[in-house]
Amino acid sequence: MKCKAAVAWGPGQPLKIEEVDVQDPQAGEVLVRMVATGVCHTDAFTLSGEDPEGIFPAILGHEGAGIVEAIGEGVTSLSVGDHVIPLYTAECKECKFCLSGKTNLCQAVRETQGKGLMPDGTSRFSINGEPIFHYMGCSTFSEYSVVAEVSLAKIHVDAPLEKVCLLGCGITTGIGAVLNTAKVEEGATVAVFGLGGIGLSVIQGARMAGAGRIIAIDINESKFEMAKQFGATDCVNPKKFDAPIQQVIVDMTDGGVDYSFECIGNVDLMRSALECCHKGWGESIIIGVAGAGQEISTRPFQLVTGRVWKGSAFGGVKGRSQLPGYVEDYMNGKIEIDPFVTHTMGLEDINNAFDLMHEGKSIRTVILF
Ligand code: NAD
Ligand code: DAO
Ligand code: ZN
Ligand code: ZN
Repeated sequence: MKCKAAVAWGPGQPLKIEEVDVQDPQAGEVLVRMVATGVCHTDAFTLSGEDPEGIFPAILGHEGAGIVEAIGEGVTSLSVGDHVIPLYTAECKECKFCLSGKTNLCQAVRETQGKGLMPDGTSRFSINGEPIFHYMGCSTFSEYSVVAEVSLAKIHVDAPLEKVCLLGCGITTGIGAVLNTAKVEEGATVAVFGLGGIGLSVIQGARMAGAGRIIAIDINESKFEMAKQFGATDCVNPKKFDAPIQQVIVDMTDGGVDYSFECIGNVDLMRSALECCHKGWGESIIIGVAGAGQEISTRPFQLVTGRVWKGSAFGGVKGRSQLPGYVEDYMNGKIEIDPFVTHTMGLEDINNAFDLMHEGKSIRTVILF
């Protein structure tokens, strides 16, 4: 079949709306009609050329929701008409990682996904016979996408897809990092670096966990109002202080925070986030994705004296078993999504969504197909 998709032809180039050929789903694959997709900072990161796994030409997008249009041979867990969220972190329930009970990083399709290909090593997208690569196993910037069965969460049929698409990445990542990775407890003091979709979701998760104090940090003060709405008790702009931000936070909190979260992808702030943690027990969670080749550093004594450095991917959430519960938590009012949707537009305007993100004017733009 043919459909419209936003194609990333090369790093730093605007996306171009093209008519692409989409091949039928093969064994273990599913054709999804996309209804909505968010635009995440990670899409911009890959488009910038900074992503070591970035491959071009590709169809980006990984924060989508849609409806099953067709299934390939052997697909048993999904049927035509099911409502689904594509997962950039698959869940096969069979690999060593899935069976470990210790991680959500299923490896079933990891190798080919990282190469922009389906599990059989080929692409389902092409233009004039030339293959176009998949992205993160999702490629949601397309009217239709072919996704591995193990990379699809079946969700409640009544969930509004134009909202719950954001559970495909940003909101789940932030809430999950608090509840699964850090396991923030009631009364804890939390610092959140970066107030985009991820950081605001961390704040939402911290409030759900009953954190006592939530310190929101950003250089763009227009983000502070929403941070407060989600539960931030203090908002700090590092540019307003001469002292390093970690010192400012330590001074504000009688020795440091119990938990900090880096939601920017800046290695200097990853250090600040670790060093603003309380001696003896403070834990810092890295969520932000840093540019190719960048490295983090701190004095080892920071760790010797009890601070802990961790990372979190997709909030530690197992997509097929746990994401449907997140969707239901939205439907029953436990998770907020609506305020994150600051803009909506059609696929033809998708480059505006990237501009709004770079200008710091949007939290999430949702593309409606
Ligand atoms: P975003 O661009 O919407 O938000 C980033 C925020 O950081 C902005 O509000 C910006 O003003 C702020 N910021 C930038 N520089 C700053 C500085 N020097 N000091 C303080 N604040 C600063 O991005 P997002 O969509 O929220 O994504 C955030 C990060 O999380 C990205 O690196 C993204 O790739 C990553 N991410 C990781 C995962 C994961 O599973 N680990 C999932 C999704 C996104
Ligand atoms: O299993 O080796 C692996 C990696 C799985 C992908 C995890 C990606 C998490 C961070 C990328 C940002 C997501 C939008
Ligand atoms: Zn994302
Ligand atoms: Zn697995």
